[in-house]
Amino acid sequence: MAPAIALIPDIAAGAPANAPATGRASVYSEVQSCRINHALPLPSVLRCPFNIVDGPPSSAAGNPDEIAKLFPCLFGQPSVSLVADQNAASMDQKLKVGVVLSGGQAPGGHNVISGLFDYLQNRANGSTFYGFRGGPAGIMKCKYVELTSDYIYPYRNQGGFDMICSGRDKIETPEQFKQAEETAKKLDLDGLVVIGGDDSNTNACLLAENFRSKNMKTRVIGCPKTIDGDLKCKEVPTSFGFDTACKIYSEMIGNVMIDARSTGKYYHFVRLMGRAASHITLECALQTHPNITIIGEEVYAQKQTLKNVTDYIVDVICKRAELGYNYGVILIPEGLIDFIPEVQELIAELNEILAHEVVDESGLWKKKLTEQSLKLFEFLPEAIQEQLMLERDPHGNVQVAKIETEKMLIQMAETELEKRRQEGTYKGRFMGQSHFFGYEGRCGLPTNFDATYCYALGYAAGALLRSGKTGLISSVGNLAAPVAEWTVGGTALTSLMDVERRHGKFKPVIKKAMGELEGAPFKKFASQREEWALKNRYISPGPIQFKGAGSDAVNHTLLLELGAH
Ligand code: FBP
Repeated sequence: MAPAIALIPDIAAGAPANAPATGRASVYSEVQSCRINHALPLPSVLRCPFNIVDGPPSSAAGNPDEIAKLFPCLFGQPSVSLVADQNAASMDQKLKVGVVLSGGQAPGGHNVISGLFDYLQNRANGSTFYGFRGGPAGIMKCKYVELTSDYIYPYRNQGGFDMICSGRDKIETPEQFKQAEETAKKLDLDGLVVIGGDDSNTNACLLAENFRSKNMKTRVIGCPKTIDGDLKCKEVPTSFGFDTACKIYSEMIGNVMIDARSTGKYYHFVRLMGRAASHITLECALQTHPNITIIGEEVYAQKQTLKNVTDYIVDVICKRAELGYNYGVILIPEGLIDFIPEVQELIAELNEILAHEVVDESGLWKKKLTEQSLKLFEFLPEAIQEQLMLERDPHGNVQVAKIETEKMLIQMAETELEKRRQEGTYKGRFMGQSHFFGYEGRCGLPTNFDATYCYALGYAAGALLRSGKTGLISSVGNLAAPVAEWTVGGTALTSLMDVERRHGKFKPVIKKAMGELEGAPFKKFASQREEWALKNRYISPGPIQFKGAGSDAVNHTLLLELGAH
């Protein structure tokens, strides 16, 4: 059957601000076309009249006194829940609402926007909906497009952020806040929904505080997005995109496992995205059962050095060689390098140097490094040295996606294996193949779970805005239950905040939810990893399904954390 054609409005870079969509013909596969019309269930509380019920006053995840000073208008406000009430007063108010996609792509972002749009259509008919183009810069430069039913339609249940595109700019300086204020006033915005990760939701909270302090009517609501899975708390059990990305990576890992077993000659070193926490790596391990999995949080807790990590890998390779297996699959989290205390110390010193010194070829800046960090820096392969010096992102983070840890570990394993061969303790063959599975997982068609979860998050964001709430993150819970029973509310963003040192200064940040070694997902992995190391227990999950077997399966991490596995 011929692929279906859909009309995608052209919002490519370079199009003038607020230009009407030009209508670029884009070819959709049969599966994509079929997904557009996939109907999504809503939690029952969003299908009927509801009241918003306030919880107790909130605090902060850390340093509450500092957070109270930084957010004098919002600190302490309660989180809220939606409670069905057939007698709840209906509010027929029309709204002007803007939405922005911020940070890295995550499958499901388009569904947050369609959920929000449908809420406005169904419950605040006559509202106007603007999409800011290219991330927070679109707010500052007032670059937007009016989102209509026709505009949104082809993006329903589709991956990517290409409906309005995203960006990593931060609204930070007084001038930038002023620009955001001007945009909010110009468009007469009642509300702004920021779809983003920890940094973007921190930004959302700063905007909410700023608008409130100026007595502006514009409210700000966040939505939890990141494939990394590190934006979560009791009320926000997971960030969207994690489920889909992990399933895409697990399919690819399953494929290289079968390749390894078929040829018997390669060790596949697979680095997986996840800037800080190792949630993605852990989830993929639970889905596929690799021979070796490095978990950053464990490396950190055990204060392991690069040499310890290499030795662990090489020990397993040697034992497998004795059993006749000269192949295997090794999962490495993207953030590993940042978890090794000696490297962490080096990165912290480099961050300070990059923030305050001129880093040129004279190498004089190296004198600012401590003796131990200088020794480590000079021991690292040149490519890794260069990658560690790359410019930080606008939020002050090392760009770990550009550090090829998998290649570094292959080199280090080769050297150690050669040493053991000389000593007579290793007689196998070793050939490493490096892979980085990152961008491949960020724009896939969202799984049934992500599609439905995102739609509910967007719908809930609309409900929170219409109820006059600001500085909350849309929260959908009870996710192990059928969708009808999912709970809906908003969590005070300040309650997720702590302070951190960035670009050499203390800044408010949403505390990242790192992997917990006492948590159920890690414990399950730890109880099985020895068996996976020596006996090949590979699982190849295959591609994401939208119907039939496995199509509604939710990832192991979420189910284990909810105690439902
Ligand atoms: P967010 O935290 O913005 O969701 O982005 C996550 C991520 O995909 C990380 O896993 C990765 O390290 C980073 O983005 C890559 O950034 P970029 O898209 O700028 O290359």
